[in-house]
Amino acid sequence: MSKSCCLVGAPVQTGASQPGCIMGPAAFRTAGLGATLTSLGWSVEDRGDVSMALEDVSPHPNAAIHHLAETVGWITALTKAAYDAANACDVPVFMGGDHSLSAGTVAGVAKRSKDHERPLFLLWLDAHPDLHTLESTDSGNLHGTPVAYLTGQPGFEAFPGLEAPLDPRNICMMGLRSVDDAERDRIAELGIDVHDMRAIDENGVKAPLVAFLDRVRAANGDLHVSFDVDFLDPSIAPAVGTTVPGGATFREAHLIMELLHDSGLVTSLDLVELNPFLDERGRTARLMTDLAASLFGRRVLDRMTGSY
Ligand code: HAR
Ligand code: MN
Ligand code: MN
Ligand code: MN
Repeated sequence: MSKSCCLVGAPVQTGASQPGCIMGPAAFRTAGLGATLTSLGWSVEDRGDVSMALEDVSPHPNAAIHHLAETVGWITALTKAAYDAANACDVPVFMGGDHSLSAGTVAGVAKRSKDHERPLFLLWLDAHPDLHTLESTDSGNLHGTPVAYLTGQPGFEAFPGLEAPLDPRNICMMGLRSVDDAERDRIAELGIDVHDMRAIDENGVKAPLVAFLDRVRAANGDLHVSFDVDFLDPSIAPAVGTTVPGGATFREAHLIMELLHDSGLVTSLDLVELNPFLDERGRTARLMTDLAASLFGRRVLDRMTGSY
């Protein structure tokens, strides 16, 4: 893996049902994410927090939707910030903030991949597929929508136009255990490579992840990893507004991070949904920072060959 990374704060909370994610970037800094990556030999630039300008957006017919103008403002600002960060360093790390921010960060890095004529792949580690359209969301929480937007599904006219929509076949989702009906239909229709918790219980994380990484490598692709705190089991990661029982263990998540590091394929990372207001003495912020450290090369023992 290459050697410079930059930190970009995305204090977005308007996509979630409850406040608190606004403090996420500050918690990652407090947990020492920058210093941790520096100690692993990376040159780290903290580019500060992105700020949002409200967009003039008319109300959507789906009355459940809230904070549409703020979300469009964030996506607009983050698309640009992510594109700039991806041009400024080898691996930008976006510190959230709720998952609506990924509509911007992934759009921005996708634009850069397009400039370089490389396909962008997306690894989505989450309890949820976040595949609602503005029509199909019942909760109106826009953090449930970024993947539908990024793959160019209809109904996102209120959002910024996408320069480089993602090919749904380049997406791998792991950890799903809370999927709404409209999302289930969309997964099947789009042919997304999905490994729900049952599949992980039956097959483990290594085989499906290595198969996906092989596809990224064969295509000479870029790889964005979007890591939602609720991928993890709430017993180890309580600081999230949407806890779902039965999540990934520390060992499963840690192995994923190590395999990602060994692959050398990761070109950008989101750390999302951390709600420090719900944390217990910073343990979730620390855990996410430790897992990120493993992705950036912290290792237990040297191995003759990477296991990937
Ligand atoms: N699918 C549900 C909804 O749309 C829950 C979405 C929750 N999303 C996140 N991000 N926490 O993964 O309301
Ligand atoms: Mn999510
Ligand atoms: Mn989630
Ligand atoms: Mn697969």
